[in-house]
Amino acid sequence: MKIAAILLLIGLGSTPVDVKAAPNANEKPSVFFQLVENKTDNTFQANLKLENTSKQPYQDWTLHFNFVRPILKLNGGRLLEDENRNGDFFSVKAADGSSTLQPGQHVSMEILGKWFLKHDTDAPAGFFITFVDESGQKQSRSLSVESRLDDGKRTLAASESVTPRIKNPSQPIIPHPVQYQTLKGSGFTLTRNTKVVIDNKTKGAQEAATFLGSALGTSLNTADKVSAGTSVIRFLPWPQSKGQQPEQYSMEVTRHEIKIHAADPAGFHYAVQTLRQLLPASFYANDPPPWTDVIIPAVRITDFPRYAWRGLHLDVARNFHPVADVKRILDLMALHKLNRFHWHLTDDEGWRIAIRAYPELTAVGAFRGYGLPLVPTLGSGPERQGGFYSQDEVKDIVAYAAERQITIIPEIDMPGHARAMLKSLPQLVDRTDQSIYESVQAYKDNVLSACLPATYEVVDRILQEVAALFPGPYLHVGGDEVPEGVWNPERSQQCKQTMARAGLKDKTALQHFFFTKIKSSVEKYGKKMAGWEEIVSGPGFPDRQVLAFAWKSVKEGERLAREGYPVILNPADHFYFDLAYSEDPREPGYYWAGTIDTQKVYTFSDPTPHLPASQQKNVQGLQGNLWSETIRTRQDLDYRTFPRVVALAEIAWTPVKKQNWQDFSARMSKFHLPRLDAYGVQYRVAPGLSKLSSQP
Ligand code: TNX
Repeated sequence: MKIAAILLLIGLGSTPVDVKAAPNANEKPSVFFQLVENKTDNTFQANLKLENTSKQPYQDWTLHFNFVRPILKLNGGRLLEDENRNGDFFSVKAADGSSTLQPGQHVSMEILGKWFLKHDTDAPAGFFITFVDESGQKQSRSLSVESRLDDGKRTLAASESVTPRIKNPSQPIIPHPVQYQTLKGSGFTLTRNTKVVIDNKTKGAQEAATFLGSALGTSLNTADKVSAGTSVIRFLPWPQSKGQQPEQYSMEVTRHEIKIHAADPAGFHYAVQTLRQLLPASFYANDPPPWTDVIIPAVRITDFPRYAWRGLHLDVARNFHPVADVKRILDLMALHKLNRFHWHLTDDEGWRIAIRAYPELTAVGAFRGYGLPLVPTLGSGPERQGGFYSQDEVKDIVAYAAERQITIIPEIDMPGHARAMLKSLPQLVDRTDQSIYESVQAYKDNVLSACLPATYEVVDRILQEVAALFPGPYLHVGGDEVPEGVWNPERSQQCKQTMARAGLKDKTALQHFFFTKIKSSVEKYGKKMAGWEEIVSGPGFPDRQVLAFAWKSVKEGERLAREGYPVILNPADHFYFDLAYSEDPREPGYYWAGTIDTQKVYTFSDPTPHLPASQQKNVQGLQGNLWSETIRTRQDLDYRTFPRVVALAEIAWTPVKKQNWQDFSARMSKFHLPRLDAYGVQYRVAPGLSKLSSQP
């Protein structure tokens, strides 16, 4: 009955139909998308209504949109299978060939699609029409859109409980330090006259002190000596007698003195980050901060990380994130003692780093738009949009990260996920290749040829420039999701020859051939190769030097570690922060590997402690990944990242014995969410709940 009512409402099947109401003043034509039903056979049915709510006729119209679902059948419209049909980009014309949509007219269509639509962010996006205007010009116009994936009565999944059961958390710091001891006494009063004394045998203390000053919004005066009773922060070398750990620090806060010891710059930096968290909430809550009663409690802290690699990944290819947003993420990473930023710079939908040898990569590959080599994708709309980082901006970001003890791992994704590169450098397309394949994201033309010498020449030049920009030891070269069917020797003369010459029997062998060559380029420029797990997971790639990012499952990460590969654990079902927090349909994001709330991140069962000691060191650390298909704005970014990343930071830093979800959630609500508020972080609050920190 419900379906019938909807069909009646939108007049399915008649194309186009005159409506009685006069066109309203709305300048834009509009689209209404409505899910009818998710079916038990993993297909869905939906209705799409295009209405000319403007005052202008649309001659020879075509409707375009992005939809991350395959369309199996379209009734009431004709799906164009032209050169633009690729990935998530669809174009539709009137079924009956009628070409003009007059003001007040509408067209209704019925979509039969694969899979199902559960979350609001599953709806198609980026609707626009192209048409010929009265003067005969081809034009495009974006549409106002309303989508409804529910009947208004859907049941909502239980929201994450954010009410901690523990009232008084153990201490205020996140991640929880190795040792935290409250001392007797009144604590240290921080004022603008507090002096800083830096022992000249320290390394990185000066930088940490400068960072502290700027974090406090003041410049602290350094002095060589101070008289007794002066309020002073001392940066001191690590005592030889105590065992050394990388990134270690200790801190003792007493009435007149804060004593910080560390052996390396990271240790001093993390002491300062901890110190920031010891400030009273009132300090954060006001801008400028009040400089009265800034009392730091008397404590003794000893601290060092559990893992050397505490990573966060950001995909800037699907949707571009400007320099300011990247820096903000780096700031927030440092606050949580995260130290590896995996920068996913290239993908099918965009190339974001300027390469001097090939300016086309950004001139063409950094922008999408209707009529451009890169079609609108992921809701980006008809206008040219996108962006990239110049090499000066990259250098600036690298330096900014270094000041925060963060190493950047640049990723140039290949041979798959390379559509933007191939559209920018069409000379890299193997013209003899008729292989038929489709990538996970439904691209039919996104894989570099492993059989063309030009591929290796170009990649080598690119890696040379990338290596020169990033001081870190690793270059990440992707390797994920190379679709079956590529490089078919029966369909590519070039591949047939290459395979015969090199004695390669199949695609796996060819992929290893590819990465063996890429690895020699990486090493030529003084770097080590890193890649997604597929690089080493196939049989026969013997190289135990490659750093593998295990994303499909934690089991695979564990297996690789047992086999002697250095690995980063970033399993999708725990650490993919682009996935939705819960099954609540209002919750944005993908959910192909399930949904992930903060508790799920925190309670990740890490296999590392169960490995033999000799293999434990192969697990270099943990990482959260932010894929940005559904992340367009800074607000989206904050919501997806926080508070989940805070949980990740704690489990990557804090000894397993000290990890406790109840205590963590109490610290979050009492101390840390107010801090995040003060930093302007728009963290996620579950739908239907009000903001915890604003509650009494
Ligand atoms: C899988 S993880 C991908 C990405 C997508 C992501 C979306 C990996 C190496 N590949 O291309 O953006 O899922 O969740």
